[in-house]
Amino acid sequence: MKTQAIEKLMQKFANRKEQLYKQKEEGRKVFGMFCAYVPIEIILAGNAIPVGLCGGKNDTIPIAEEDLPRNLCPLIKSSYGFKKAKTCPYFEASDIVIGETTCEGKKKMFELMENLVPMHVMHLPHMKDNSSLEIWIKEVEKLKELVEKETGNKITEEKLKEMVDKVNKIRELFYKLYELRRAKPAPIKGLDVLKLFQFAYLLDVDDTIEVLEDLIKELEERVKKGEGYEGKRILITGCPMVAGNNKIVEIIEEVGGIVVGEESCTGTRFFENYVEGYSIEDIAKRYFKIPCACRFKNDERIENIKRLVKDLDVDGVVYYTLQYCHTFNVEGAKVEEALKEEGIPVIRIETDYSESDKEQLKTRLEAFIEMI
Ligand code: BJ8
Repeated sequence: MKTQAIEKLMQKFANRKEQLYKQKEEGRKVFGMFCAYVPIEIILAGNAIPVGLCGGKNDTIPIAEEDLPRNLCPLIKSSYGFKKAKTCPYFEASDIVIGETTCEGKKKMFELMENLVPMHVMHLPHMKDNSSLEIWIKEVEKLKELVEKETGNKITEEKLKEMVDKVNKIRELFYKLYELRRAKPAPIKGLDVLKLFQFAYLLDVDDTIEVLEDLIKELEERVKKGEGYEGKRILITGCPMVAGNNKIVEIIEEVGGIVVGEESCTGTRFFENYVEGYSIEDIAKRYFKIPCACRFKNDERIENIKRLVKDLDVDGVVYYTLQYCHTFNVEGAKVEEALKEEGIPVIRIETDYSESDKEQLKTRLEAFIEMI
């Protein structure tokens, strides 16, 4: 029951490497990035191309562990390993990589990565008060200057407006997709939506819009006809699941669950909140709102999870943490408590990119899904 739009997505992803190198040959600069906090509107307004770089595969971890400690988040090790091994075409295409001061592991890894690739690190303050917002606005202004310098293109008001509208369009389409996922049966599998988010960080923005528009039309038809997937409705929350890392969603959907929502940077944190206005400040304000666990007092995230549980009529929540991700792991205790207070079933899963715990996870998730 794969939609044609998902087939198209896979096709576009298969062609993306070639397309990206062609765009580079035509003179466009490529900006690699690690995080949902990087305001892509600014990169696009300089006629450059933003690409997501986080590593989701186990293969590059051994080479990374030559420099990095073993007890470090697999996402950090995998991405560092991709650069060190020079095996990721998106990394190799990147003229510069934008990092950010989110979690400790990532920002210290950037200090080593600076030896492998030109980098610019944005200072994301961890507090959410006004003085922190002021710092962030300045950081976004600095990014604009950097993009202008790297590309040699002036970011005009007109160009910025065009790109704000374009990226807001993507957000609008993701909101529509979430609206459609409220239907019962669920019109699309969680695994397909996960791929959509993963590739949205990599594809050309116009291609992402095209795929989303097609997908929404197809899903509207499905919802009208009452077609889709039955199963216990699951919300995933926690660390992002970047390209290559589909393990948990695959298991959930194998053992009788259907993922209907993701509170994640491969999920709602990618698209929630529009940029409201066309100034650098307006752009900065939207990104500043992203409720990542690396921020201090992140209660908006808990409220978002509770709201999604209601909106999507979720049967249970899978709290997903990557091993050694202290921010999401510690915040998990607060999320679990808040959900339990409302009688919402929740299971906490901590894993890495290896296959070694697959059977054990399957047993636990199967039992959870049977129980809810
Ligand atoms: S905005 S979630 S993309 S930082 S999983 S590397 S936090 S130890 S990825 Fe993230 Fe930006 Fe936040 Fe989103 Fe560190 Fe945790 Fe690893 Fe993480």
